[in-house]
Amino acid sequence: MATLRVILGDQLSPALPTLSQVAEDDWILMAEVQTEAHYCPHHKHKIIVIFSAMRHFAESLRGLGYQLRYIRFDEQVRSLTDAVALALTEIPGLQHILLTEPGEYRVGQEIAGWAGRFNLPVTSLEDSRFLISRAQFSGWAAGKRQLRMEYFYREMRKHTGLLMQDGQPAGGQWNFDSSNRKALPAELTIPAPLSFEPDLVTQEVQALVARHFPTNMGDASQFRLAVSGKQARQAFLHFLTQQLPLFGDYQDAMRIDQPFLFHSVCSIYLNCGLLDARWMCSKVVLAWQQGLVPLNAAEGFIRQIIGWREYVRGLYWLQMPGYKTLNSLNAATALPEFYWHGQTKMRCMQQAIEHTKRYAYSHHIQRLMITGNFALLAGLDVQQVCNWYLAVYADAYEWVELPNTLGMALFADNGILASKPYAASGKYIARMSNYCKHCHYDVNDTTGDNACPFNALYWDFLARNQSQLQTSARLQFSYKNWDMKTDADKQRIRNKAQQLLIQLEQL
Ligand code: FAD
Ligand code: DLZ
Ligand code: SF4
Repeated sequence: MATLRVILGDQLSPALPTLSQVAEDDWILMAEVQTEAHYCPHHKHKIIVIFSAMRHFAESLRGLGYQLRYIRFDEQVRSLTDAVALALTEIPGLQHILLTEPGEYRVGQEIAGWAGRFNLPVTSLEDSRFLISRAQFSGWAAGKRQLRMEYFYREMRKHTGLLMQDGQPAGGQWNFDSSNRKALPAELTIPAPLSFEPDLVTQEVQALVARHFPTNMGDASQFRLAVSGKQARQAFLHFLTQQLPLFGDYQDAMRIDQPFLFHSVCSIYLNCGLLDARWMCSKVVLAWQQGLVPLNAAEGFIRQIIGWREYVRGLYWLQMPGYKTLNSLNAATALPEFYWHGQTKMRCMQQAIEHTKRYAYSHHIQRLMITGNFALLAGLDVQQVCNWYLAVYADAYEWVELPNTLGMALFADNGILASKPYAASGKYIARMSNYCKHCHYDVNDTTGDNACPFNALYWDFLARNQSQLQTSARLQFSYKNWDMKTDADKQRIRNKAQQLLIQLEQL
């Protein structure tokens, strides 16, 4: 039965189930389509990395002898469905459509209509690039009153055998997070991640994106990301020797004008299929076994990949479609414009947004404790914040963006993902970065004219959500501090917060 094998833009892996047992009369279809490029205002670098990596991947498949129809953006095909329709009219004799399950619910809904529309059988294969299936995650979650990443992660360590010795965690501990909160010493040299000069394929895509998406965030000419599996593996191996040894120690640190620090910048490649999670973990374990990286770094990194990444994916599929509509703290303030242009006097926000604009990247603590924390404290509209995160990061696909934003950063799921809101005042930011030393605002002040906005907004967040949050054991200390303040002080702080919320655009 001649089969049309559809490969989506985030499925660029040679080991993709779609590519197993391809018959001589089968065809592969890949398509750059309008709906996927326009469903949110993607950063220019996100579109460039996906289109260029798709074109490189298609070339490698042609090199292996596969018959492949590649629909380019200039052909103006509207949707993935229209791309399949076009392929079926162009190529006679196709009797079956096959693909690997899509990462996003939205795309899954579209594909669900294909069997009826084309009157052909459609086979959707499990995505074996993840370490556990959606069904296995549901099995783990079944009957649990609360889902917590730490317990899931321990199961994943046992399941994969990674960093396990005689059935016990290497080093006698599951988690070395407590040694991963160091502040950066001023004199520490920070190595840069590997970047790549655009080749002719990428240059063509850069020009296309500059032409068709002129108002989207970013500068197409600044694009320097990897666009093939080979380059992505080079970038990862560079990280392994240069940054990974200190990844654990400075995982939560931030420094002015340092967008990458000791992070891998690999989510971009991992999420579109250029890197393989099992391969990355095996390299990390090997580096630890050879004494090249300490255990806290190896464990910290592996936890992100087999723990957080798999956990948010499982949770997304378990909770969708309802998850996307949650807004448990009734956050509804409009997203300030500075999230898009980055012009704000708050140095921490200016840095996180500036890095985002320039690289379609910022590291986890900037996403969570700067832009995410501000959105949480100011009660910014959940949908608008989620749309922003989905648009501006090159690694953003809804399955991973939504639980991180709606659940982890905004606590809009009322604790399905995390045990407490990640709310913090300026004090935390001053401890973990040197931003405050370069800021217009005074991090030690809460109510004065020049007071750090995070301070009053932090207390106001706790006060306005007290009835919902005060029972959380992990917020007892914060509420005790709030309750110890005099009524006059409380009123002053809340007035200041109201003033800040009114002047949000001017901060
Ligand atoms: P590293 O610090 O080097 O970590 C290694 C790898 O671990 C990452 O490449 C990533 O694959 C994985 N990882 C780490 N933390 C997480 C996490 N919380 N969830 C899933 N995977 C994780 N990650 C995305 O891949 N896409 C997103 O759209 C995305 N949106 C986010 C939105 C918010 C509000 C927050 C707080 C986090 C978001 N994250 C997202 C998670 C995390 O911030 C990024 O994976 C990370 O910053 C990517 O940079 P890196 O590759 O240098 O990561
Ligand atoms: C993000 C994206 C973009 C910008 N463009 C395409 C595209 O033209 N063709 C395609 O197959 N995929 C694209 N993607 C990825 C999809 O939007 C989507 O995230 C994945 O298919 C996961 O469901
Ligand atoms: Fe951010 Fe406040 Fe520090 Fe300024 S003072 S950098 S606004 S935390």
